[in-house]
Amino acid sequence: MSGVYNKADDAKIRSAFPILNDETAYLDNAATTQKPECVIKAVEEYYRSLNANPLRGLYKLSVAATEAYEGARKTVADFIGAGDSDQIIFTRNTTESLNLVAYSYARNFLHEGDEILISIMEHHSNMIPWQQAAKATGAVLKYVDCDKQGKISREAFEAAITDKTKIVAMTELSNVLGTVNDVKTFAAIAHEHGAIFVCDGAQSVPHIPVNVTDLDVDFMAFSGHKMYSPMGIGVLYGKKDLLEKMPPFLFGGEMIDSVSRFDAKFSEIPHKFEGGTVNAGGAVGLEAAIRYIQNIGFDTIEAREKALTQIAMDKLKAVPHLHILGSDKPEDHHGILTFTIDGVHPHDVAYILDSQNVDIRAGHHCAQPLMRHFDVFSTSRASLSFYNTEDEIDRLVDAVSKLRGEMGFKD
Ligand code: 7TS
Repeated sequence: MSGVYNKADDAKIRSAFPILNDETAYLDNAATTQKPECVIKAVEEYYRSLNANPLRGLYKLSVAATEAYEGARKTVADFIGAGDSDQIIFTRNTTESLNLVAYSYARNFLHEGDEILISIMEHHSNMIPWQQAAKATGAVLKYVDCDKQGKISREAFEAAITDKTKIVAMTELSNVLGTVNDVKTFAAIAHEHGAIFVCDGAQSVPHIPVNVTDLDVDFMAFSGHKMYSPMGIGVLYGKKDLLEKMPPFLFGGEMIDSVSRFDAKFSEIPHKFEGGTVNAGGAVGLEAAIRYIQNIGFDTIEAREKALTQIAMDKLKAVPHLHILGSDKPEDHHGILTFTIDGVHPHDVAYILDSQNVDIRAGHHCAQPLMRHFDVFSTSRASLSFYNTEDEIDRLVDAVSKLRGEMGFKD
């Protein structure tokens, strides 16, 4: 789809988000997005009129809370093309979802000498759980690298996978490079080798249409807070046969059928993975966020983000001494522009930009091995949402253009 950005739409889109204003350019959307009024209202409404502990009570309010919570599960299932809402497990975030798979699947089904294959562009959340699972089971952790354009080629993937590979874990959209990986192809290759494919959808689910059935991934993890919903609610999608054979991850209330002195019989999926009181308000907020995304439409979201990325990249590329990590093509970046400026530490970039009310991220973006792969220690990152504007990009570009001068460099 070609990108379309119409300045005339800015005010209407932004008016849905109470926190957005003309003073501050919020360009850290890969870290978390802002919340529209309808999401805030839905959470408020849940606590004003529906709140009780779901799944426990037999009285009307608890039944209403349960219906709200389970309704949200169905909305999530439909949104990502899962066959059944039982395949949706509510967690706190992507990190917890990935840990659930690493603890419950990897530690129980991997053996010494098995291989786990991940990519060099993984967020630490899709790296450290596998490092730990490998240590615990004697499995071997292997990496597939991307090239300097941020692309993982089919050849590189086929060279890295073996018949010993039992788990492939990969992000669909890199939080540093913006690259979208060909998850559908890689999942098919993983299956040919008898491996399962765990997809980190933290950055893809908010920005591009994702259908887990079409991608044929075995697991998909994502966070509500990166897609306009409250913090503290996340999702793990899993294939039924896998979820059914996995043991629970957290033991306690809400996840049992019956308990005797020395043993317990666990609930069916998804509840066996949702020990303890759940985040029903968060789930209701996530449902409202999904409705909001569906109302705006991925056509609009993608078109604006694509156009804004093109504008931002064209302008940033013209700034002397500024280098963008990864692909030189805007269409590969999906709103994520990570850069370095010769002679200026990324933390200084972020502090100076903050003094001009331009919010960007600086550091390793929880991807230290990827930083080393690109021979950098730390970088600055602007990450866009469809609610950003060309004016905000101009403020970013203007600020970074002046940086070296302000720091005493002569050219
Ligand atoms: N995976 C990817 C690809 C991510 O970008 C992030 C968070 C996570 C997993 C973890 O998500 P969480 O909700 O469990 O924290 N990424 C970022 C980021 O780029 N800046 O701050 C958080």
